[in-house]
Amino acid sequence: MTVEVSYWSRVLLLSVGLLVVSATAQNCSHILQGPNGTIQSPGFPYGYPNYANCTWTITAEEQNRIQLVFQSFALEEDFDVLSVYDGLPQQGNLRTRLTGFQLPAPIVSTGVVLSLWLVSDYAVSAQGFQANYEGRSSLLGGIVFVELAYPAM
Ligand SMILES: [Ca+2]
Repeated sequence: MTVEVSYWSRVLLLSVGLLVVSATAQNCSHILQGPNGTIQSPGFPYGYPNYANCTWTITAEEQNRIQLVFQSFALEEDFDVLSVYDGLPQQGNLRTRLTGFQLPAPIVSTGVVLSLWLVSDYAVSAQGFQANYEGRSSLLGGIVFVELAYPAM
């Protein structure tokens, strides 16, 4: 009987552990679709956690580009970095690396996918960032906004 109890408590502990790990990972991996929305670093504006490792993958409607406009930006300079990818978050798609306290200029993707990757180190936080994204018609060179018929989810 003792062996049985010990076995099940190990299974339980392992399951709980896996749940915690997957919940943490899910909380910081965001897949975003639709015409527009807002992105915030975790804990914004009260500070992001140390060891943050968060991605946001934004997919626009077909034939649209994504315009990202920052409202607020504060990351510990050089140690906490927001990487922006023109496409999926892969090395070859890296567009720019943002850090520090200057509000970045708006970014427009060349295709239908724009991704962000936030990494923080082991100490010192800051306010974090907030940005709005919007789908824009690539056919019109990104000058005219596309109003989509259905409301944002
Ligand atoms: Ca830091």
